[in-house]
Amino acid sequence: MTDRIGAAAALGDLEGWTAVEGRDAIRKIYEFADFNTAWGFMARVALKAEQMDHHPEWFNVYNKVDVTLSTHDADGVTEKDVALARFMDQAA
Ligand code: H2B
Repeated sequence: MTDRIGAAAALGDLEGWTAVEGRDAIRKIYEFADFNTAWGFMARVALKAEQMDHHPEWFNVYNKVDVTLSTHDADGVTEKDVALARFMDQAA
């Protein structure tokens, strides 16, 4: 199993991500030009998430995608979340 590193350690390496209050997770709200662009981002991330077997919690309204990352099996933030966050930042 992947070891928990915690939100604080993860955030040192990432831009625009914040700690979630009340649980060990990180969050970022992406804003795109329109729904089409937001959905394209989600499609790219979905394929990567399947490949990694590591899935985001996310909520989409029109051009915004509100993402929370945490490793459920570890009950907190791990390097898998950092890796997926990095991929998301590049895909955005
Ligand atoms: N996604 C996330 N974010 N955390 C997990 O612990 C996790 C996952 N576990 N996707 C995977 C699937 C696990 O349930 C399967 C059985 O490998």
